[in-house]
Amino acid sequence: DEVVVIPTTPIEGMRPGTSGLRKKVEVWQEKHYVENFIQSLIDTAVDSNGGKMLDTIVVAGDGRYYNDEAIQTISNICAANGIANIWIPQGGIMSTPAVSAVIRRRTESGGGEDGEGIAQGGIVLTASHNPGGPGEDFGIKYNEGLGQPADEKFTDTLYQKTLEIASYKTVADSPDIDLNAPVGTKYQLTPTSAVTIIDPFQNYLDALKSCFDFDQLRKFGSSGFSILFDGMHGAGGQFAKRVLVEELGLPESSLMRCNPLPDFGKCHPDPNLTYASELVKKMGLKSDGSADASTDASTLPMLGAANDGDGDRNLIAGAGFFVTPSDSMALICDNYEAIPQFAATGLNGVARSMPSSAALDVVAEARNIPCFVTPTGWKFFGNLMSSKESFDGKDYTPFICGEESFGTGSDHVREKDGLWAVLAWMSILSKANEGVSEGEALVGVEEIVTKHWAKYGRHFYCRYDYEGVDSDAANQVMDIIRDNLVNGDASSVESGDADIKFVDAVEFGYTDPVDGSETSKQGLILNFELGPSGDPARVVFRLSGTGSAGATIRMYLEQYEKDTSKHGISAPVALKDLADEALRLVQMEKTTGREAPTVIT
Ligand code: VG1
Ligand code: CO
Repeated sequence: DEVVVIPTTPIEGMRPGTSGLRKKVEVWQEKHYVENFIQSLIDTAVDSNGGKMLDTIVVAGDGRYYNDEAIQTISNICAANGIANIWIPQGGIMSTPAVSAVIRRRTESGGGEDGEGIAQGGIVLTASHNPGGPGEDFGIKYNEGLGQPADEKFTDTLYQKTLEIASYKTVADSPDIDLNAPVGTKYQLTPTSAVTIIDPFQNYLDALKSCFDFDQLRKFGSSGFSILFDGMHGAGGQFAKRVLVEELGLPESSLMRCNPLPDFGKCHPDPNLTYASELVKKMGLKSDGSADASTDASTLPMLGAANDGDGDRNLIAGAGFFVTPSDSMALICDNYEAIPQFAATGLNGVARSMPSSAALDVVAEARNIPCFVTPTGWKFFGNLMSSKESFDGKDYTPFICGEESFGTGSDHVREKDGLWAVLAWMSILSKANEGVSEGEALVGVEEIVTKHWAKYGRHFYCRYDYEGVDSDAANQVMDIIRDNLVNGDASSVESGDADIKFVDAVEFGYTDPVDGSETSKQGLILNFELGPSGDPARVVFRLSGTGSAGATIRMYLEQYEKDTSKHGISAPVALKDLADEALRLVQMEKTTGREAPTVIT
């Protein structure tokens, strides 16, 4: 149990992206890789804690390959640095929102269950929606004291430290931690630092119970409601089992792939139309999100849902009906009275990431709720939710926020929360069916969404991803847009389609209203006008910040349609001409050699 100082040298390339550092497993397995990163992380956390060592920290992962080994290594480094309490969930696995809940709940209650410490942060071992297993991805991210993802200042400092590191501390001959030991088991790693095995579920369950009426959901669960939940073998599965089956009494058959596996059963744990194909099929859908006419909708579950590897993303579908994440957020906002968390105080703020559609804005405006637009990534929402201390004096909580990338959440934690979105939809369905008497057909997802479109108009939305593109080519595409469309003369841009007129292009930058920090180059926005009516349409280009090799170009397409008679078309079909025109303007095929995207969702 002796603390030892091991000399090391800096390793290049440890700059965290949109959400933590993600690399191939084999990179993490290189000598000193985890150690260098964690020592730099702890040093950064100490800096941001006013120079004081942290007292308590949570270490948990999404269960992917290398999870358990990394937990042991990280615990040793935390202990050697003098962090007194290291909390590890039984089994080593927690979803990202559950980690956030542990940090927040224990903060709120002023200490841990055993009266010790306050969790000042969490180290989360996940590469989220990226595949896992040998040859695939592993990742580490840090959550700060309110449960929110580390901000850019933190990750910049961390990166600097990885370039200067000369040694790290660890514990020699530390005891092996049995991750399956009973809750409360302690492992003394040094005379002043111990690992405690904690219950993965309780704090998170409490957080969800503070948002929803579990009694009412249980009742609805036994009166005609049915769900199919796909855990994609990630961390969310066991939480879904605990909540949906054990708490709400739904049958085990409501769950698929809810056992966590180190390689996610070889699936790509990203809950979208392409990668959640099994669930998509079982919900009577085709891969473009339209209904598969060959399935009998009356036999399908009322609600279909999936989570990603770390349980923070969600896919929502009804019987033969796909809900885009942007629409899902707008609908949750418009139906907030159905959710007890908001019913009493109302909803005081909403926010979306810039590439998400304006469906939310339209509802927020109609309902007079302040609406913020932030760069991609959850860290930007955290500040807004905590604004009462440092912003314009207003409290924007209760708060809903989300992203087009299947992320939805509220201020009950400081991360997106896949299961929260599922319970939000279950609550909406429950409320919509309050007056329905026995034997009558239940109001389903499709009816709720199509009524919403009739009222507010539909924002056709979809995203093309070009994965594994050569990095230089990807940067070149972005430069072509900057040179020709942002800085060039808009009136000289020749249109390739008489019905689609290019208007202008801008590069999105953001000044955080809370701390004044500036973030630039957050996406290139191309604005268009369509047809004789001049209806607005928009295409956004961004490079992904979560990949581990090459580059991913994301193209986000959005087109507003007020005319109800046109609402039935599938989004990729409705947006095809806009996509073709945008791809032509940015010279996608010529520059990247790609004829088609990897994913359309
Ligand atoms: C992607 C999504 C973004 C999300 C991020 C982390 O980032 O676009 O909306 O916040 O993943 O989600 P990027 O930079 O690849 O576009 V998760 O569930 O992977 O932590
Ligand atoms: Co995730």
